[in-house]
Amino acid sequence: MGNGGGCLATQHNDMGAVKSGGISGGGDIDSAVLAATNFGGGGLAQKLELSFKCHDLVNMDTFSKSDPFVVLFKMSGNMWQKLGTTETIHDNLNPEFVTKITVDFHFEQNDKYKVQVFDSDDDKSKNLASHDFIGELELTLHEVVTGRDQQLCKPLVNKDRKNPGKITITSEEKAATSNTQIVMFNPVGQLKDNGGLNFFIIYRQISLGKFTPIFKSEVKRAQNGQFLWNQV
Ligand SMILES: [Ca+2]
Ligand SMILES: [Ca+2]
Repeated sequence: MGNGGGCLATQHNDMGAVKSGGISGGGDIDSAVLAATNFGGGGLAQKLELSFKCHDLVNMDTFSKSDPFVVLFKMSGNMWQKLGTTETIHDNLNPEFVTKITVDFHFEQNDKYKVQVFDSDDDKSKNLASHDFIGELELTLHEVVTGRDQQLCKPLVNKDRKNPGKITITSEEKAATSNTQIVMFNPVGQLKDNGGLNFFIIYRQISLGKFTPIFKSEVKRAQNGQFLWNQV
């Protein structure tokens, strides 16, 4: 049974420029806090869980339907490195896989990924060559996280076969597992004494590229060329 093609139009929002946060002491502290609230997450990795579903896959089996599974690869150096495999769903041309694959999304890197969809012909074999290749898609995580509903939906490619099917990849930020985290800092600043007042802000990441300030230190002047704040 078809499902109307499966793919909804995928829109890409412009992520906009990533600003880096830098605040110097003095001035209007509260407006500095406000300005710093929205700084982007350059240099930080975000754990994403990718989930997969396919639509209108080509039927590779004669007496039943295809038995699809998905394999995810990442380009490492110039080799495709296997990151994970979903379960196999038997006799289904529109499978929605339960197995999610966790990846590190580096905001500032444009890492190449690839998914390949196979029709399992032997559930015990881990050797991909013993299964029928249905199709593949190369992508970057940016395409997924900037898509509407953090989804990418595209046709699979197979040079030997027209219209092998489509795949939808959905990303979800991996939920923090801990309830409460207690972190202690003894902050000492090795900053150049600019004669001004200095403070620092601790941020917690709330979603991709978004940070929320959770603590603002007291404002200090340097003493003997060193800044020493109270324990946090
Ligand atoms: Ca089958
Ligand atoms: Ca099969």
